[in-house]
Formats: sequence, C-alpha cells, structure tokens
Amino acid sequence: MATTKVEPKPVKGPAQATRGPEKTYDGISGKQLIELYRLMFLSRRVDDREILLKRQQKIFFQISGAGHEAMGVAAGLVLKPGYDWFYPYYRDRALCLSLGVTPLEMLLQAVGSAEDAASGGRQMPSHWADPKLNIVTGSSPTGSQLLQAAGCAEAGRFYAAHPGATKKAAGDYREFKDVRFQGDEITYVSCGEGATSEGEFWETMNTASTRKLPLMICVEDNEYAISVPIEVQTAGGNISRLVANFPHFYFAEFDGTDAVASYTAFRKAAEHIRAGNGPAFLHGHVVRPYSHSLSDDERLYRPEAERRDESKRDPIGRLQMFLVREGILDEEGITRLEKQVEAEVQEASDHAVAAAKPAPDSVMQFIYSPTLDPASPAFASEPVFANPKNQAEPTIAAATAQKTMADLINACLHDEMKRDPRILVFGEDVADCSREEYLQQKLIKGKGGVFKLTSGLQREFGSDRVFNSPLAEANIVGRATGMATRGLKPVVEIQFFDYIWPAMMQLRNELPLIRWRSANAFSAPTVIRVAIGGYLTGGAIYHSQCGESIFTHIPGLRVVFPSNALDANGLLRTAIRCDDPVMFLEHKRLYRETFGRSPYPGPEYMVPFGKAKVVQEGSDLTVITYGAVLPRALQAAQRLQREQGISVELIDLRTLNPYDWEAIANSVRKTSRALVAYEDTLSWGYGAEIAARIADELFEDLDAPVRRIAAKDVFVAYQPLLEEKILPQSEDIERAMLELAEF
Ligand SMILES: Cc1ncc(C[n+]2csc(CCOP(=O)(O)OP(=O)(O)O)c2C)c(N)n1
Repeated sequence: MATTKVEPKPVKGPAQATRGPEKTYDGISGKQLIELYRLMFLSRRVDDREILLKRQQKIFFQISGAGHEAMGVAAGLVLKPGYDWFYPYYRDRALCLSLGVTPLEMLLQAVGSAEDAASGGRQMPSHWADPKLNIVTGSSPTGSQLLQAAGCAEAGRFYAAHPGATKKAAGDYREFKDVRFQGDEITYVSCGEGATSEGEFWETMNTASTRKLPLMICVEDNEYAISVPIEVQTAGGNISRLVANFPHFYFAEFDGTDAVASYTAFRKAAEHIRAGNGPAFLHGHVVRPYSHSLSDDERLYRPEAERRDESKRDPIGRLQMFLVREGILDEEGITRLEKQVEAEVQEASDHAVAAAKPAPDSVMQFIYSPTLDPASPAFASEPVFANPKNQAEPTIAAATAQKTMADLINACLHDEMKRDPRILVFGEDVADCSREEYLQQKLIKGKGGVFKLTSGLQREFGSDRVFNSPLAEANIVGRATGMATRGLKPVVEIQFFDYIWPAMMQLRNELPLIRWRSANAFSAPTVIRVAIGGYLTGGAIYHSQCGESIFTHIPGLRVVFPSNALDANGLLRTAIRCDDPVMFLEHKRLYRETFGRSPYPGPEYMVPFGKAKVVQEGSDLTVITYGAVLPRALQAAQRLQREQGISVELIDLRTLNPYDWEAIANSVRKTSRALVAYEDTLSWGYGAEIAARIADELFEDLDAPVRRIAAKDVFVAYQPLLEEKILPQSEDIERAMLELAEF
C-alpha cells in the first residue's frame, strides 16, 4: 500500500495575495511544506497507532520518532531514495516515510508479520530496512551503524574510481550481488546525542575526516539518553563544540524542530558532500515528547515544568502554526489533511493486525547464504602442483619448493585479488607503506603486515585496494561490514586475536546478523583474518590467546582454523569466494613452521568447509583436534604407536563452524574412545561442545568416558617454563591418549 498524497486546497486570502503563489522558504514551496507537514503528522499518527496497539497487546514493543519529525522530513526532501544510502536511527520514522516506506510496512514490522519485508518478524519496530530504497538493515546497539555507514560511503567512492569492479561474475559470491553506484551519492547516518559517547562515533568522525568520505552524520539531540541528560553525556553539554576541529567537514547546528531551518542545513550539507568536499556533521536540537520508549516513564526523572516547556517546541505544532500564519493552509485544510492521514493509518493498521504471522519453522532460514554453500562440492578442487618436468630450469626449484603457511596465505591473497577486483585488504600495518611516495621512489622495502602475510599486495594492487586502518579494531570490522553490504569483499586483518575485543559489538551483533535479521534482504560477506594462539615462548598474556569458541558461538559466522600450509591456502580461497562472513584464524606458531609445508597448489585450489581430514587412521581411539595442537597430537600418536603399539585415529577439523560431525561419528563408532584436544582454556572451550555431542549421540558406541585435553584455566604466562605448563604439550596429549586407551 502506497501512502496517498493529499492535495489540500491552499487558503485564499490576503497573505497569499500579497506574497504571490511563488513564495518559497529557502527554496521550499508552500506545496512542499504542506507535504512535509503531512509526512510529519503521518509519522506521529503511526507512533500513536503503535502505542494503541501495544496497549491492546497486538504489538510487543514501541519506540517513537515523536519530536524528531522535522529533521526527518527535511533530510527526506534533500536526499534521494534508491540513490543515496541510509543508516537511520530508530527515531527516523519521518525520514523513512519521506523515503517511501509505507505506514503499512512499518506496522507489519510492529506486529511481527511474515509480510514484514524489513525483517520477516525478526526485528523490533523502527528497525528500518528496504533494499529498493537503499535503507540498510539497522540494529539496536546505539553506535554500530556509524562505522558501517563509513564503509558504505567508501564503497561508493571505490566503485566510482573502479567501475569495472561492479561487473557480475559467475562462480562466486558476485553472482548474487547487484552493485549500484552513482558517483556523487551520499551515505546518511544518524544517532542520538547519547550515542555520541560511544567510541564508534569518534572512530567514524576520524575516518570520515581522514578519508574525506561522502558521509552525512546527523545527530538528533533531544538532550536525554533514556534518563541520562546531556550534561552527563557530553563534556560541556554540546557535541558540536567538541567535534568542531575535525578537518574537511561541513558543520551545522540548528533547531531541529524547525522544518525549514533543518532543510537549509541538510541542503547545504548535501551540496558540500556531492561536490566532493568531504563529510558533513548535522546537529539538530529536537524534543522527545513521548518518553524514551513505551517501557520508560519520563515522569520519573523529568519534572512537569520541564516537560511542559519542551512541549512548546513540538515540531508538528510549530509547522502547523507556520502554515496558518503564512497563509499556506487554513484550519479547514489542516483538518482535511489530518482526517485523510487518520484514515490511511487506520486502514494500514487493520491490514497489519490481520496479516500472516511468520511460520515458526522458518527461524533457521537465512543464517547463511541460501544460494552458495561453502560446504558443497562447488568448493572442492584438487591442488595443481607444478610438474618439475614441465618447468624451465630456474623455476623448477621455485615451483616445487615447500612453502610455509605464511607463504601460501600470501599467495592466495595475491591470486584472489588478481581474480576479483572487489577484494579490498585493510587493517593495522597491512599496507606495504602508507606513504606511497616512499614505495614509488624505492626508498623502502615495505612492511606488509606485522607477520608479513600481506606483503607486496599494496605494491601490486595499489593503495585503493590495500591500505592501513587506524589503530581501532571496531573501525576495521564495522567499515568492512558496510563495504560488504555494497558488494565489495573486504578481507581484513586483526593483528592479534588478543586485541579483537574492541570489535566485539560489530562481530557479535552486526556482521553475522545482517542477513538473518533482514530476512535475506542484505548480506555482508567479509573475511576476517586473525593471528591467533600461543606456543611462542615469550608471547605472554597478550600475544598468545585463543578463544575460538566465543566466535563459534555466534550464529551466522563461519570459523576456520587450518593446521597446515595447503589447507590454509585452500580454505582461505573458499572463505573469499563464499557469501558468508568468515573468521579465518591463523595460528602464529604455524606461520613458518617446518611442519605442514607444501608446494604452491595453483590459483584455483579450494577446500570445502565442514570437511575434516583424517590425518592418521587408527583403531584404538579417536583424537579430534585442529590448529597448533594437531602437530603436537601427531607426534604423540606416532610415539604411542612406536612405543606401546596403540593405534590412534587423528582427525583435523580444519573448520570449526561448520564442523564435520560425520567424520567424528564415523571414527568414534570405529574406535569407541574419544579425546578432544585443543589449545584454548579447558572449561567452556570449543572441545566441550564436541565432547558433549559425542556423549549425547554416540553413548551406545563408547567404551570409555569422553575426555578433553586443553590449556589450564588461566592466561598464558611469559616465562617459557610457565607457558609450557599452561598449554597442552605433546607429552600431555600422549599421557591423555594412553590413559584413555587403557580405560
Ligand atoms: C550500545 C548500547 N547500549 C545501550 C543500549 C540501550 N539503549 C537504547 S536507546 C538508549 C539511549 C540512546 O540515547 P540517544 O542516543 O540520545 O538517542 P535517543 O533515544 O535519545 O533518541 C540506550 C542506553 C543500546 N541500545 N545500545
């Protein structure tokens, strides 16, 4: 159902006679002002209707856009749906109505209907999404949208500079991505003044400024974040004052309850951005007449007098008075318009309340791509090692040389970047050299990552595709998410697993959820390479951590953990070509290990996800492991075989989500004994889940308890003697194997 536009008759009277029909208000015509008023009133009425429905228990949550309407319609008048991109805050109902979201669509989300195109009943009301209008699925964390919007703005800029990258290609994620860009499009993102206290807000300001992004950051300041007032939130009580020195911005601070003043600010900001001058920061002062949400009662912390004073600034009352005063619309016209809006909302509400509810069985849909399954045979290919006989003499050695895991990850990145112009690599220190001229003048060799895994990528593919990020992990993951939403394939690096935590909001609540929470309307397939693990003799507490189970616990995120060079190459290629977010864990100790080296397997080698490798067949017990424990377990198994004649079947999981249950079950059915070996702390670690499932589903097949061997429940200490005691060593694994075999 489309919103019906009313055409109220403008009042005829002295005001119009003297000013004439052409009078405009900073370029807005009387007719446009009437339409703005209609949208604002419609927005308020949809809020009121939701409040009624909540009281009738027909919807389950309500948060209003009341008091913010003038800024919303002003932005809507300036920006273009389906052309510009939008990351609206939950109070942006009026903006979304202006862009073309209908009252029915809003109410379908409120009732949680199957017909809710924004989320299929998965998200609360006011969590906007519409792929046709370029309104990107939003969430509830107050600041995470900002960094994603920065990434979205960067993507548009990238496509404008590299239009060839937009072309579709068969056989990988690109097949499912329609990429659109305009060249001068703006990305709009908004938040409340409370959300400006989040680090992600400041990270976004920083990146918008350093990269001169076409980003419009809009702060809707109603002076309260639930019950916390502005003076507690913002030093000095005014966010505009604090951000005023960020270079390249257009700044405006204005009365956000005044539709014309708001329009002026948005119009000028859009001109600045479309001209390529950089981002804009728009700070509008608004009001919040309806408490924070229906779960809040502001009378508990705001006295009557303050609320009464604020009500005088209600944007709807203000515009109504303006229309009458200027002779644009009389009382009768206003009444007629409002009646039409009421009827429209009533009709939408009746429809929404009767609309189909989602099928409970649909809950598992769209956690991952429904069209591209990285566990399928499409992602299985054989390595093509160079045949020394076919090689010219000097290259024989190079082609057949045993390469390290670091070499083959680097080779995969080179191959894939060559194949796919949409791949962007960024992170801390990943570039060869941010100061390009040093590279050009051949003054330096280049860095290419603290472990050199990205070495030479910037040199080969340029600084638009390979660049350093600021030292801010949320910045890396948040921007990558925004870029991936626009069809790019960011392959980003988190320098040390130990420092991934600033990105946790993005990793837990955003990236892996984009597809599910939008019922497949959006997706953000990103690869996050993370250097992980200990056994470093000196790595200590903050350079040795594991913790993979924290990420396998996140629905929507694939987790990969290779143990050798060949697997790392093939699994990384699968990670890049698939259409899901992937966390690619690279064990630092394995980067340059002699164990598990391999010749280069060619540019098409892929290992499917969820397919374990039986590293050694055996009959007495099964050991399930992955990562750097694999070579230690192999050593232990070989010793046991030699010295005690015990035959161990050793399984390398290779990917942790999905994981190969079939391989585990087949082996345990054969050996009747299972040991899960992992490097992370024992309790609540990844192996606990595997052990629980074996105990549950293979109980009848077992001749012994399911055992685990892992690190002690403590952080890894610096002194090698302590580290050795804390992490599971080959001898510990051997002892655990022996005990289990003898049980
Ligand atoms: C990261 C995060 N912390 C806490 C919350 C709970 N919460 C929801 S809205 C809100 C206040 C937001 O205030 P502000 O940004 O000023 O926007 P307003 O609601 O006033 O428009 C809080 C604390 C949340 N959603 N996200």
